[in-house]
Amino acid sequence: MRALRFVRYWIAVGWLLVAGLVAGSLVTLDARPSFAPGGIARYRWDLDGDGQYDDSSAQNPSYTYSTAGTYPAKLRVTDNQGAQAVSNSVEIVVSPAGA
Ligand SMILES: [Ca+2]
Repeated sequence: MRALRFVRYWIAVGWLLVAGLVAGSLVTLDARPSFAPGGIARYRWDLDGDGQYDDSSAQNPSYTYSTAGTYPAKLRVTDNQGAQAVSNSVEIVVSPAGA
């Protein structure tokens, strides 16, 4: 089994990036920059930071953070030969609504 060469993703939050995320904010993530030589077969996201890659299987998921906190979000991809790679975590900081 070979390693994927790299995995990248970014977080597109539009104006929320300027204003800051508050509880109830919808966050859209984008895995399109992820690359594997033979193609990526599966995307699995851990968006709530609990270590389980069970929050979305979409390439470009949208996720609502309903509770304030800091969430280390990660992406795990599997290529078409079964090799897996995990992204660095990105800290998503959600403030209480109305704060
Ligand atoms: Ca999770």
